[in-house]
Amino acid sequence: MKVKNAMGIALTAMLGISLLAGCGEKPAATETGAEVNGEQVAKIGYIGFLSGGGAAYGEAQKKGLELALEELNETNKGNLKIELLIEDSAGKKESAINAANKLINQDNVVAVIGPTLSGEMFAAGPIANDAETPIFGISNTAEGINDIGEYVFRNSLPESIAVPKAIEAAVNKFNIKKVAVIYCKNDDFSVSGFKTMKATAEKMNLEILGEETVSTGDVDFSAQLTKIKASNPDAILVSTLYKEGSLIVKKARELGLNVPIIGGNGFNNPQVVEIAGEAAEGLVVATPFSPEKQDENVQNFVKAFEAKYGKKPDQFAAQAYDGLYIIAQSLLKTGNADDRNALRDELAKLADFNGVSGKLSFDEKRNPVAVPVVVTIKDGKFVPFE
Ligand code: 1QQ
Repeated sequence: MKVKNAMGIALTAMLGISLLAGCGEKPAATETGAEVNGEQVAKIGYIGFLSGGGAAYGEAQKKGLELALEELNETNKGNLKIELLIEDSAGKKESAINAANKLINQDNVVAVIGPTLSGEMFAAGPIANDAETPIFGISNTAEGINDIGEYVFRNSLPESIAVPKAIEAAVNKFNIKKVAVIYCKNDDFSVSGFKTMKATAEKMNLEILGEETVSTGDVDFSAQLTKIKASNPDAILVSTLYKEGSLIVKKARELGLNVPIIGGNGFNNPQVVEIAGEAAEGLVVATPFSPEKQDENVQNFVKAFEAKYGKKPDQFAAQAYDGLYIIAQSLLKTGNADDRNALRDELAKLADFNGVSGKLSFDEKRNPVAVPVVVTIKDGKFVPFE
């Protein structure tokens, strides 16, 4: 659906510069954005994994978005008010498709944030793209996300960048020569992460002893891990979401598999420590965000997040927070609260955005260009891996 362009809506840019004068005329309310007391309203949708086996991802994202929303609406008072419309997809493709259709065609949002899983984005992204509505992934790390189309963006670092960093760091420290891989075969993110793990291991001349698979919702991994143990690996590479991953880590340690475990983006959530407990110690992952980073921007965010929610943000909260800031900044630059095409063009120009999850620019495929850090779990916390 193509949206009517707003009639010379004046928004004041973040720096206080008036963008469009609007000839003194009061702008009319438009299809997607309504004007309330001179303030433009931008409706932004969020599709999140808010219930079910990966709900901790969605909860973290929702918290990050709501903190950003509060701050942005305060900063831009009188100019731009953002309304966040939240839909729970429960990690399911069908629900993500329905949510995207509702947000785009019924609620007339100017942009969609999410869905949480890469698989959901592969399902819902084409709906947004066909409707010429920007859709912005804040946690989609699989290969090929941006190939969906030019309305698809993401600030989440692809596994193809993050995973090799984690493997290289661990291999260098632990003198790893042979690895076993275990991954979730019915989750697009996990499969993509597995492919990257395999390619990285091959490139580094590591011997791959075996490839085991699991499915989402599985709770018993004894058979796969017993096989892995018998192959006597120097390390295990795990590509799954946090629930299955944490149980895999726990079981591996129970079976006396005490070699380093290197995971993907699915592990970047404190639920890993909740579920795996002591067994999570030493797990190695790469992430673009660490709440311990000594950076003013990051520490202000961590403080504000802790004040609001009583705990530190994880990577999913950080990327959600940055995502809403990026969209708000781009909307302000277009001078228009409801022009989906103008927003897309502005998003595509993003360069050197100084976010809490690092400095971000997009490459020509709208993929994030950013640098991950490798972290490990020590005393129940993610700390830099050295
Ligand atoms: C993806 C991911 C997941 C870990 C998000 C929760 O990275 O689906 O791409």
